[in-house]
Amino acid sequence: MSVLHYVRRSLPTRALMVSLGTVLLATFALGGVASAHGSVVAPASRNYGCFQRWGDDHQAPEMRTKDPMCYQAWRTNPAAMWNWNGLYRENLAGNFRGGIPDGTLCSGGHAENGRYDALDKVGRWVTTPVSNNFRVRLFDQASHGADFIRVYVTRQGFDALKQPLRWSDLELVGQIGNTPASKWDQAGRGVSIDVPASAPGRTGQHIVYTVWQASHQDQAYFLCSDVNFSGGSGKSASVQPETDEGHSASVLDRIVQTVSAWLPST
Ligand SMILES: [Cu+2]
Repeated sequence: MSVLHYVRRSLPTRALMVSLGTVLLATFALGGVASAHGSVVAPASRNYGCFQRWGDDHQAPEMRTKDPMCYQAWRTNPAAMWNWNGLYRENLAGNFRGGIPDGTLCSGGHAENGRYDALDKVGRWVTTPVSNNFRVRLFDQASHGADFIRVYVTRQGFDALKQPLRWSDLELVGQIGNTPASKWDQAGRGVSIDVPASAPGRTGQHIVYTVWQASHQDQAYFLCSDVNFSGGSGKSASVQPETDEGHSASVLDRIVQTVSAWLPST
């Protein structure tokens, strides 16, 4: 459930919502994160990876050479990284290929008015080493659960350094069906789940493409993770996302508590 759903449900009067809304806008302007959802944290999605590696110093000059694709992404639109958990589309009714043209898969087909478009850029994205049997870990701050999660990997022969990603480059390598958040693992302020994947015959750099259909409404997430099939351990790293969202949410909790205390009990 998004913060706004929460606010809508929690507050009885419109006037109060308006004034609280002002406070919330100020809070999120400072925190830089608009709402809580999720992403693939291992192997890290492009948006989560750029946030994780550079979020505490995104002006660092060495990013330009060490991590050139994150460098261009931060320069194009820092909001894509502050909102690493917001790369989703609504109401596609399962028509992913229709809604997301080839070459725009990593931005979810220009999701959020193109906020994530820099993630479609072809180039030397930093990779996570994986083995041919690996796990994709999805972190869900909002405890949406999943109608399904599908994990694809580019076919052997795809050149991630030169080719824009197309649907026809992808092969399904793992999936899970309907799994409510109650069946996911507790992780920080949310839940996480590992999806096993098997991509035999892959070597070198590839793109893992994860589609997460969340369960609370027709909301689907599209996440590119850059990997290198170099015979890694096959275990996903233990990742405990630390985010500004946590701060925003706890500030929000305090605001809601304070406002609730002012209200006459009914
Ligand atoms: Cu959501």
